[in-house]
Amino acid sequence: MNSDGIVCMMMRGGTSKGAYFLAEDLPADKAARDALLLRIMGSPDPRQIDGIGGADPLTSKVAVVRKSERLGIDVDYLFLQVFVEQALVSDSQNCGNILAGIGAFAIERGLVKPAHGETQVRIYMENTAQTAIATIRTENGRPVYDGDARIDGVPNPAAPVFLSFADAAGSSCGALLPTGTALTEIDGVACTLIDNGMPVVVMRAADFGLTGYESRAELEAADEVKARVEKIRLAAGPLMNLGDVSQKSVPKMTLVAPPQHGGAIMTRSFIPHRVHASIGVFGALSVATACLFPESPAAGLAMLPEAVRRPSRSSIRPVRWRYCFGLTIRSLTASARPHSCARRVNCSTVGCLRDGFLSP
Ligand code: NQM
Repeated sequence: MNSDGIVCMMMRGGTSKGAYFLAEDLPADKAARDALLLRIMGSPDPRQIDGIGGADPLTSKVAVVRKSERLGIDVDYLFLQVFVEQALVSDSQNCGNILAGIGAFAIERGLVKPAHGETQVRIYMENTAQTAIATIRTENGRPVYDGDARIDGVPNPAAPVFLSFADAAGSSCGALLPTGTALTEIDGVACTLIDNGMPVVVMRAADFGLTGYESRAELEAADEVKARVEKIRLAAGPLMNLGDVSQKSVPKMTLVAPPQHGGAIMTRSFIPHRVHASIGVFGALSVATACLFPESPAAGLAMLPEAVRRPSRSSIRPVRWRYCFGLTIRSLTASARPHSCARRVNCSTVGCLRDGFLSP
């Protein structure tokens, strides 16, 4: 830190927003780093009034980026969730939305040399020891932020960012289906415990007496539902090889319902205590994958394109899941714009994964 403070970029990635730092600008000691980040974001405080966090888990996020020494990798990215109301900084989850800003940040901060027209940035995601490739538009040595990619949950269009993942399955749980099946009953509720980039418990909204179309505010006010969801989450943690999850932001708890206004499925996710305003990138990959297992509670609700082949049990073994399903799922994530808004759309060869639903 110099007398002017620490340099960071505020960027929107997808439907989230966060502070992006160079690793070298933060203390190497983890406790000192976390204490500083809590101070910078203004936690713990429901308003984060004394910091730059937006008083919402979706805007209280941090990316720590360094030039990579790994073969074939440009940058290493560590995601940190800074809790709003607790003095807690967690690296227990990855974040695909914030990932969308990493390519632009790496170029802006001189870690990656931009190509003409389009630049690919190979990113090692430290939280899950996996890689992603971000393809972003570049012109005149700078990322292009303006564009016409649109996503639900963000008002204005912006340049797209394409994210592709080769090895998302089992990112934190060690297996795509950590219980070995797509149907696990917990507390009388049919669940799919799945990790295709994000540990998620997928359940039918109807099993909680809900339509699945409730607003974020309605769900956050539903105390009985929240208590039941949390009970299931705490039981699911050890089953998903995540141990005691009482202080962790995973697994995410996603309620699904038939799609409204197009798309393949409707989602509402507890992440894990507040409700997501839309859906995360990896959260969407995991829910989309759950829809493909006939025994999953999501399968009967999803409107899948005819062409989607459902995976057989043996085909889920290999880690390179995108080939297993005969699909290449790729995310198109509108770029993060410093101090402003950009947007995100997630696309796959079978259709678009859009915030809150998957559209064929
Ligand atoms: O699933 C929030 C977000 C996320 C996660 C959360 C995310 C992802 O920023 O890839 O991006 O689930 O805590 O939307």
